[in-house]
Amino acid sequence: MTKVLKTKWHILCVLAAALLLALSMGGCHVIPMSDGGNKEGVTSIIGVSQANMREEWRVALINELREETDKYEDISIVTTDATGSASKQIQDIDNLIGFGIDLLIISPCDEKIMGDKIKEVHDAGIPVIVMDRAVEGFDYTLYIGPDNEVIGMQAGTYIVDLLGEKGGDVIALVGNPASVQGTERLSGFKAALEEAQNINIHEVYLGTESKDAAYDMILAAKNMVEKVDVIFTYSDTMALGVCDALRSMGLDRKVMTVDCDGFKGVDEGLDLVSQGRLKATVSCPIGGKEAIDYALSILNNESGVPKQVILRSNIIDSSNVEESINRINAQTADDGKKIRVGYSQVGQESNWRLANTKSIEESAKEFNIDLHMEIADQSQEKQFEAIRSFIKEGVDVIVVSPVVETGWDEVLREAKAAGIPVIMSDRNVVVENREENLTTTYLGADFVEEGRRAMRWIRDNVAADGGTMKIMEIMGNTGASPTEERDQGFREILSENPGYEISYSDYGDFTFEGGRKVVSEYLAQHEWDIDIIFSQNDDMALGAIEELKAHGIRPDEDVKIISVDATTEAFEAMVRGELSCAVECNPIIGPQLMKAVRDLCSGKQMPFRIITDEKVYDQSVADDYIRKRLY
Ligand code: GYE
Repeated sequence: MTKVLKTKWHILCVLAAALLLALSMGGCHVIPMSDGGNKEGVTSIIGVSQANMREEWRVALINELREETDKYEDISIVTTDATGSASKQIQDIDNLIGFGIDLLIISPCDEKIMGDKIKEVHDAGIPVIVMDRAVEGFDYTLYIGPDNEVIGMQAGTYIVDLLGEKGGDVIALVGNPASVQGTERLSGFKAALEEAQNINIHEVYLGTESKDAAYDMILAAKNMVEKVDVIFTYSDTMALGVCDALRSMGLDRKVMTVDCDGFKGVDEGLDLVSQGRLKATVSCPIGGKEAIDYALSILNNESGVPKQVILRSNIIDSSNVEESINRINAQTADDGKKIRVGYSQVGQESNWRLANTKSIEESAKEFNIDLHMEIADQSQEKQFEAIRSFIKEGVDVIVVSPVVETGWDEVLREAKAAGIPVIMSDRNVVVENREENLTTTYLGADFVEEGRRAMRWIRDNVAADGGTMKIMEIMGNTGASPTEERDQGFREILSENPGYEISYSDYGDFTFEGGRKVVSEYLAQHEWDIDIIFSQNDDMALGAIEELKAHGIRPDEDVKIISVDATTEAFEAMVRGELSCAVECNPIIGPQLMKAVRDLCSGKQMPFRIITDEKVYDQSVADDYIRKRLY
């Protein structure tokens, strides 16, 4: 085929594909084909693959995405509706790519099937933002969604408090058992009611999530309904059917209804609470605004894009519904004014920490933030003192990297009483009562996943073919969230692989000397019989390596060494052939943190968690990456 003919044929194919795409997407916002697929001035096209347009909140997501992109002249959006079919969603994605999109936003039909397709698109270099339903693995650019277990738990906790000592009877409407979201919300709901001996749950299966099915079911179950105190359902759609049925039976004053979603439309959660028809709703933020915010950052190659953003959900009832509606409708704008931040930093215990501090200090300047940082030398008492000094100083925001997980409730209550929001950075805390909302958001790594990655690398690269492999675990400081959670993740995968066991475990406090000491003390009491060392950070691994070499034990030869952080020093040790593998824990969270601070001060709703992006490196790639390392 001659070049000219081929070119014409090629144009015809593109136009035909685009036309097919336009025709196959009922009600979508398609760029006029007369301009050859490009709006005047459009520099980026965002493709959206929605699982279906049957569920209200999915329609709400598309609307929110359109509202946001309409604010930008140079961005266009093209949407598709997979009508609940994974095979159609795959075809939609291929059409969108053929259309020339620059970024894909997808809410998957089927997490497993679509996970493979998402990986294919992501590996082809097209950024992918996954929304609502998380796929297996991390082969995507960013995940944004709610924590549906927490949403169900919040609803359950509210009902327990509502019924109090007297307790009572609760109907739980179950919509579509195949719905991941519904299953997770019901699971959280039941977990919250588990301890409440005085509450009886009556599960009623609808089999679908429609308003009419809920309406008909409640009417049909009148004999049961008039004996219960509360009806729980996990979507606004079903809640409306319940409220209508109760009203038609004259039971809407006797029986309370609690639901999830809390959308802002007419006869949706917030409106039903405002009308007094719904006792409470647990808001499930849609995330469209966040998705476009991050899409722009990704398209502009900005730093600080996290791996996961877990959206915050709130209990909304008559006491706060007006405030919630006002906050949703308020146009949040960052006025750019200087913000004062008090930062209580763990210490200077490791290279990771030094890089973390540097990133935070540099980003503060970049984001016009007046940073007052106090280093605590791994002392919780010093952190308490620092936080109280920030409260006295009257800073706008307090940020804490907590040396340990527990013991923070009192000082956090003092900050809350002073009206100063607290962000947890790098490490998280465990508080007595989550509903007190003592912290606004957690920004850092998924330490449990880091632990899993370390053991998966061992499983895949250190064969257990000569009996059980003995593992020495060198842990960070006692009670720190990375210590507890890396251990948890590591042991989770270990339990699936009988050829390995942790035969010795001790604390090294995340320091070089601490790691050296663990090996030294082991050798003082044992002949060396360890096959693998799992060190929870690089500094301890490097200290261990020094002690091994002092005793004539060859790192990576006589014993494989796997570490977490992946600092430049770890890459150097891998290039030297001493460290076997480094699981990344990214300390460069300054940009994300300062963006979160500015968002918080401009009135935006803060996510529950913002999880950083991380990979695994070993000697096979160390030399390729060492010059690109940022810390
Ligand atoms: O792994 C270690 C630092 O909190 C994730 O603390 C951080 C850990 C990191 O001392 O090097």
